[in-house]
Amino acid sequence: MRIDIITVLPELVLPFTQESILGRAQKKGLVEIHVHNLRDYSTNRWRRVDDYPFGGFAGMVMQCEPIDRCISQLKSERHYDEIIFTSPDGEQFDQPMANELSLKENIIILCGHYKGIDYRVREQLITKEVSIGDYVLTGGELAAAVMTDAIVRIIPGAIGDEQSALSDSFQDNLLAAPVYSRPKEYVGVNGESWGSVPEILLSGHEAKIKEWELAQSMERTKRLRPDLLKK
Ligand code: 6GU
Repeated sequence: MRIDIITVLPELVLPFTQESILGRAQKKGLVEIHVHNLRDYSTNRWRRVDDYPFGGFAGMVMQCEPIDRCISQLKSERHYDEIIFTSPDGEQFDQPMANELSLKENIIILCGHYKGIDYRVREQLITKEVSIGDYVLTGGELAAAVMTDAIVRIIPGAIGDEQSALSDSFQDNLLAAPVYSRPKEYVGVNGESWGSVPEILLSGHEAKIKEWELAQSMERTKRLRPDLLKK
């Protein structure tokens, strides 16, 4: 899979794609993530990519030309399955959308700035508008990073233990069960007991442990996210 991210802040996005799971997935050849500086596609002498809006509105608007030039260049090199624009008025990003996008061959994510992009770009080039939640960010860079992370980590092989991506919270509309590690008993720095690991997890009884895990998932989902059970 290949993900092309177009942004005016590549220095914000690029480091994120080079660390941890995303960095390792790229080194393993599971995904290529390319971050493009939109200013490189400006024909303006000062590398400008925005201008005043017609109509006397406040703020600045990202212009058609640099975006057109960048996306046309990419499209001339390969077919893209989806050209995504990050925007609070887009479709809400969720696990099913991440799963779907992780099956694509090539996608572009154009980082938007709310109110700030010539509407013709959205009409002419964009195939999907995506929001990561009901709040306003200053730009689409964090949204692109969130989406890229969620998409890449479920590519088979991206996570060491393949099982773990499937047992994630939300993958089956259930929250994950609690997990514990050593020591079995922990005494806090202030001398109080933090309790012990549930006995069942130390039993080695695989079937009983699975049963416990599911019961915990159900209980936590019912209590914390009852809305998920209705899905
Ligand atoms: Cl995709 N962009 C911006 N600017 N704000 C957002 C968003 C995206 N998703 C939620 N808020």
